[in-house]
Parts: sequence; structure tokens; C-alpha cells
Amino acid sequence: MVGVEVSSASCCDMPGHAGDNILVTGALGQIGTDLVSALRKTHGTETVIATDIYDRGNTDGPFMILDILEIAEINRLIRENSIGTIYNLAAILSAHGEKDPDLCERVNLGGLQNILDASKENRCRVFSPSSIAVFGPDSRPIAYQDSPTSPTTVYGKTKKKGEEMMLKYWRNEGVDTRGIRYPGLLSWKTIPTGGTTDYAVEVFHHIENSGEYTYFVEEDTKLPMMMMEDAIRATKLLMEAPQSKLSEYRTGYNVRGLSFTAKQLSDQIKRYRPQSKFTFTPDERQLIANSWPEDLEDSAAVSDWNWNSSFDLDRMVKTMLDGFSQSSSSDSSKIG
Ligand code: VAH
Repeated sequence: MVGVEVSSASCCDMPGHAGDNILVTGALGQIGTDLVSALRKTHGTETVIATDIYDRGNTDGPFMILDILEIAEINRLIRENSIGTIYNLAAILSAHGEKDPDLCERVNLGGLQNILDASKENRCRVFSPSSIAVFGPDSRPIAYQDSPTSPTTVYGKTKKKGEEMMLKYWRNEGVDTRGIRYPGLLSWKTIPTGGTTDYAVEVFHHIENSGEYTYFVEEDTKLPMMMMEDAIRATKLLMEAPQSKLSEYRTGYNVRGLSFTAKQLSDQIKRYRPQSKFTFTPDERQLIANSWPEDLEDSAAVSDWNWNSSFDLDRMVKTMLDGFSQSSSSDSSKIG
């Protein structure tokens, strides 16, 4: 994990914020799992309150049930735990959002509205992820920071609206709001669900267990992705940047990790697992993938807060294969 040390003065320079503790919503999800452990390493375990809508039972620090649709609960948790910074990760992702648009809008917009209102009330800072899903077919093949945002999915529309809501609370209410347009995120610690980029994680799990995988997209599907370690580092760099460094892109920075086709990914995996077998059977998620950019430009994040990615395709594949084989051997040792 790449740590980023900053002076406390440059971190929370919003006057009179409620407290020094951190609240993470959606903490049991793909990003939350890694972000909570990274924040606890930097700030101390007891400083980071992990929350989610259900309890998985195995957390190594403070955990509470929280439904972000309940604003009274959010306010109570902020006040009782001296929260000064909120990472709002609770969201319904793209594929799930197309199947249940009402839930997607309620959680991604209604939930964010509650978080923003509670943050205004209690003077908290807010990080809430955006996504490359804010882009549509008119921003292909490469989406620049100020390319048009014409999302075709419900999820993408909630992320675009979310960026606008966050910017409004910064400009009109002085709430320190920040966000990153995450690409598809790759981690071996949590299998994502409900996303269109899930294939780039599922493939490692299946190759480790059965040696074969059927993609739900075509082999020439190319999408922007990022290793979770880089996504967490980008999040910390953004949240620890002085306000003076942030531009109008503060609630929706493009950040580039790496970009590859499903076939390039498969060929790279075969270099380490030569017996792997891959097939391609597109489903409805192909339409979503076809609407997203193949790659990104991220000069704003580079110039505003020194973003730089650290994984190429080979290093990503090696890291994911090692991670999955470690986790499956530790599982089998647990079973044994
Ligand atoms: C999804 N993993 O597939 C998310 C992400 C860019 C994709 O937003 O919905």
C-alpha cells in the first residue's frame, strides 16, 4: 500500500468541522473493504467507523448498521461518533441499476442528498465516488476531463447528477465535497456484484478455481480499469490535497489506470496460466460497455494533485493471480 503523508493543516482546512473521526458508508462493498483498511492504517482503527446496510460479522474495527436513506440515523451517527469526514461508497452499480432503476435513484441520489444535508448540518467533509459511467457514446474512444457527459444508463445519470449536487453544496453551502470518476476497479479481496466491469475480476476467480471463464462481453471490448491499490491512493491524494489546489473538476476528476480489451487480458493471464480456457458470450451488459469510453485523459488530476498510476497490464495480472491464489489457499487452510 502506497502511503501519502500530509500535514494535518492541509487535510481538513474546512473551519469547524464536526470531529476527527471518519465514517464510511457501503464499507462492505468492493471499494469499502480496501478503503476502510487503508484509512485505518493511516488514521488508526478506532478512528474509522465502517457502516453498511447489513452486518457480515467479521470486521476488525468499529462497525455499525446504517441505511443512508435514513437521515436521522446519519445525523445521530455523526454526532455520537464525532465524525468530520464521510466517504459515501453506498451505491447501486450499473447492471443492477438497469434492472432496478428506482432503487438505483433512491440510493445513489436520495442517499447522497441525505449525506450532503447531514454534512452541511454537522460541517463534515464528503467524498462520494463518481464513475466513467457519466460518459456516453459521444465521448469515445477517449474521454477527456471536459468531454461531454451523456450517460445512457440510470447509474451513469445518477453519477452525473451526483457530481452536480456535490458541486452545488460546495459552491452554495461551503461543504468540502470531492469525487473521482473511478474506472472499473480490480481487487482480489472482494468479488464485485452488479457491475459491468465485473468480468475483469471474475475471470481471475474462475481461472484460479476451474481454469476456465466465459466473459459476458465480446473479446474486443476495451474499457478503462484501475487496480484498487491505485484507486485508494488516488482517493487519499485527493482528500489530502489543500482546497487551493482543487479546480472546478473537484467532484468528478478523471483518473486513468490502465485500459485493455478482454482478449488482451486473457492473453496476459495465459502467460502465467497456459492451460486457461476463455469463451465470450455477450449479454445485456455489452450494451452498457459499448456506451462507455475505451480510455481516459486525466491531466486535471495530474496537475491539481499529482496523480500518477502505478500498474500496467502485466503487473496487474500478476498481482491479481497472486492475490487470488493466496486467498484460495488461505480459505482451503481455513477449511482444512
Ligand atoms: C460498474 N464497476 O461496472 C462499476 C463502475 C465504471 C464501472 O462504475 O458499474
